[in-house]
Amino acid sequence: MLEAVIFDVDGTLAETEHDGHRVAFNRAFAAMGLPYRWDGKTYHRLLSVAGGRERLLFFLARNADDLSEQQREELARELHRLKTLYFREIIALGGLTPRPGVLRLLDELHKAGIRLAIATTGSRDWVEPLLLTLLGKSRSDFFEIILTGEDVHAKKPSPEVYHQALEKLSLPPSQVMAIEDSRNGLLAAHAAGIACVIVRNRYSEPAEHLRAELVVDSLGEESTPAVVLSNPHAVEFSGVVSHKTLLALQRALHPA
Ligand code: XBP
Ligand code: MG
Repeated sequence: MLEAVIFDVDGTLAETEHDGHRVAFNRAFAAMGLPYRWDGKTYHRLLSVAGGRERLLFFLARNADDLSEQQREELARELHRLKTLYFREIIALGGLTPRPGVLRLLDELHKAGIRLAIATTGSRDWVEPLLLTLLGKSRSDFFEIILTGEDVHAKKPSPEVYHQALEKLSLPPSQVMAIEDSRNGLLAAHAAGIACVIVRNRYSEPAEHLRAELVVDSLGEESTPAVVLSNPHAVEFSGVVSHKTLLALQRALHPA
């Protein structure tokens, strides 16, 4: 029985990375007079590190080796503080919009009484304003639980955020499904025993590298059907990832 669906944020609810987070990081570098600028190719590579502050540390360790470890820690903290401010400004501009099918699926699941949660490695300072901007107050209130990077010691691909979600939902993994966009997110959900639907985007790994229960290029809308990229359980698909799709997947994974 499907009781709850846990949504990732970045790359899943909205395409926030290339024109959002990446731009905010570059504004932070410029504000501190640093010569670094992350183009799409560089940022794509750095996205293998979950967590903006961790991503900065990873980059500085390879590009600012004249600094001591403590100086790099302090610089990463300040850069990430600025970056979060800039990302909040980007959110306020209103240019970030929900990916196709997100609002439709949230409404369907809520109407069907499926419990909803958020599990992201992103920072709470922007997650809440982003949800309000993307979804509006009423849909943001659909989420019973919102877990962010501050709630865990280890970020994805650690399963910690999903373990916490299961605990707060008081549900076994077999009654829950995750919607993600990245390999880190897939690994985290699977390590928690949770089946995972991947909604690929420009920064996602190739579908053949993602051993998810279903891989699509979007959640789909009637007007813009999704393309199935991997469907190992041969779940019936009608162009959109719907409550019915998730129920069929759940039945295929956990036959009565
Ligand atoms: C994606 C991430 C985050 C964002 C940047 O999170 O890894 O780090 O890239 O946000 P998810 P912060 O896909 O799990 O939502 O700078 O706040 O970490
Ligand atoms: Mg993501």
